Amino acid sequence: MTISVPAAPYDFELDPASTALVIIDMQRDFLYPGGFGSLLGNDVALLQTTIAPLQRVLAAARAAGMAVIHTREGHRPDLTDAPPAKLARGRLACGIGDPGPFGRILVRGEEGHDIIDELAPAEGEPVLDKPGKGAFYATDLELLLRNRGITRLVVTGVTTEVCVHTTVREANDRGFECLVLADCVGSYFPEFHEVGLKMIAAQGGIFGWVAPSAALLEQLPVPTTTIA
Ligand code: C5J
Repeated sequence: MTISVPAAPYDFELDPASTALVIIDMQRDFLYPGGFGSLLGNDVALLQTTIAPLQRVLAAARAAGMAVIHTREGHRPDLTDAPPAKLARGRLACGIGDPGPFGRILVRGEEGHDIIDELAPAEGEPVLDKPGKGAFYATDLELLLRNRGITRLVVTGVTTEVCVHTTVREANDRGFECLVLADCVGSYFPEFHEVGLKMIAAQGGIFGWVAPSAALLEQLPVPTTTIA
């Protein structure tokens, strides 16, 4: 079943059987008040707008039989997989590995590192831990996608111009076609969000396609389960 999603720069065609919904870094540390994002002085409300539309897309993707892959940015408790440059960057008083309101910041196994309750992964959905911004770097994402015959990605999550953009660029260079859902990605910086989306679809879709989630949802079967 191929569906056609109205998008910029032109319709994005996908077959749910060969498409994965990729949900980037919807972690408590980035989205919940008091987490790492807040500590850095950001307004997490700007990211929280993505939660409701993403819940709808997640339910529809599951109902359509699409592969769903979640990612989390973070590090081993001993921080041996965190580049010293990343740890030093920003000269933060409270940074990666330090105790924060939701446990050690961006450390695997800590409450803040995990995915928000609203988008909890379902049984069998891969959760990829990534040490970098891109979801392909130092993970087995490409292997998982190729083994499942996935050629197209619907990309969502946070933040638009950082981990989402890096992942779309990585995917594009590997030959995957990416549709980014504009209301399911978010940034602490609205101007970066806007221009980040424009950069993806510019020049005939130099990195991929952009559409509102409604454009995809209108083409997918209506899920029978209700969203919590
Ligand atoms: C950031 C991310 N912004 N997931 N991480 O540091 O975009």
